[in-house]
Amino acid sequence: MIEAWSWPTPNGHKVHIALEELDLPYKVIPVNISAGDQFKPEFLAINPNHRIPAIVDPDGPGGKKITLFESGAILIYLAEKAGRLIPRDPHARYTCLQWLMFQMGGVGPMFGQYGHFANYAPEKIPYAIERYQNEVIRLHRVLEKRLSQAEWLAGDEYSIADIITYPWLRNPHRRNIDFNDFPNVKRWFEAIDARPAVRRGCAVLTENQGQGPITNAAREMLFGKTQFTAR
Ligand SMILES: N[C@@H](CCC(=O)N[C@@H](CS)C(=O)NCC(=O)O)C(=O)O
Repeated sequence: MIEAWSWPTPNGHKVHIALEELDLPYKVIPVNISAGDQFKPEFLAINPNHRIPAIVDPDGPGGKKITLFESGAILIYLAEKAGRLIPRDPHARYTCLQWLMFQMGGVGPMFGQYGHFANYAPEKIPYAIERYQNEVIRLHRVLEKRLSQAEWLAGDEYSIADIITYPWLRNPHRRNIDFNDFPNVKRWFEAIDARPAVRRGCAVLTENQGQGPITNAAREMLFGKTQFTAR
């Protein structure tokens, strides 16, 4: 059975949703990133970059065990393993991979930096907040344009490109985004949000979701010296 080493964050939810959509049996191994589980030797052995998510599939290609980190690589692997949610047509397939990379290189990192400077940085730096807010808006505009031309990011088919992007667009008010300004993003988001597998994926590990402000211990784990210790 596939092991999903994960936590209830946008990058973790991508994998939970894909596993649910693809109906692949899996077991979740919680990696509490606020408590420093990502630095434990058993996790570093799977992901030297100490970030969730990661997977271990004892039944990988050729029947041999495979371990993978980086959510984009994981979603491509899972879709190919199940033979679904990645278009077969070569043109649509590359379009799917293009939008998947757009999430990995753009939406995730930029929204993440906005969240950091707006909510977690010890001092409010207007330049940083404004820069990442502008990037968040710009990326919504790019998605809006694409989704005004196609039903899904890859084209006619719902795919891993949609699954990988969706968790980062949840809770738009946290990024000062009003979906009414992006009607096609809204239409697309609501269609994904209503899928039963997406609901199940979003519920995984949520009992561990922190409420209220970040603790000093978690702040140190996520943003302090521990992150930057040579390993
Ligand atoms: N590019 C990576 C990003 C993974 C990532 O940033 N994960 C965050 C949670 S959403 C994490 O594990 N943070 C722990 C830390 O910063 O120590 C991916 O897509 O898998």
